[in-house]
Amino acid sequence: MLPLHPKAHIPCHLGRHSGPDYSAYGCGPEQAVDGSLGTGWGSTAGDDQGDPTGTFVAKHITVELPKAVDVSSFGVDPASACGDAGSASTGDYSIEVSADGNAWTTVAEGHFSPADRGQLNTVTPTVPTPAVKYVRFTIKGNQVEDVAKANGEDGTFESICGDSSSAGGYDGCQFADLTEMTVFGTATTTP
Ligand SMILES: [Ca+2]
Repeated sequence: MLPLHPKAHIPCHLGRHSGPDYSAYGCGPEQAVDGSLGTGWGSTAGDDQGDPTGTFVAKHITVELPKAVDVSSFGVDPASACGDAGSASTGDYSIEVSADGNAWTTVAEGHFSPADRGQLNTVTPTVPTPAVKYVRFTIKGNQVEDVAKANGEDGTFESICGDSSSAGGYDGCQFADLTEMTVFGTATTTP
């Protein structure tokens, strides 16, 4: 169950996503908004085939809220899923919101580290977020560099995953996952 929160958890309905769809393996994009930290969205780090190319290609999901919501915060568990090792967890990310699904405003961005896995981390919007109808979460990078550094190996995603002798040495060279993204807030009231 999700932790208690002073604002209500808003159910999210999955819209479009980029990257491959591993729904057949129980790791589709809808698993990122199913309210469970036991399931996750499994995607790829580079191309849709999961080749360790050394070039990260951002992946996103878009969700529609049941009605306009004054968003107070987001809850994010960046942990890897679908059997992938921790390096595939979401690292760099951004969150955008929209009232109409066309015009988007970036309201949060940053980096999740290994210590953030396995829990809903509170992400507070950096700008007011009234009357939100759509939310887009983008995985801009994963935790390959964090895990490599912990192993005493300095390098960038490009150098670590693009080196033909070590490419694929980390699951994150092939995969990028997100366990959960939750929206908290209250229904917008019209004056
Ligand atoms: Ca989930």
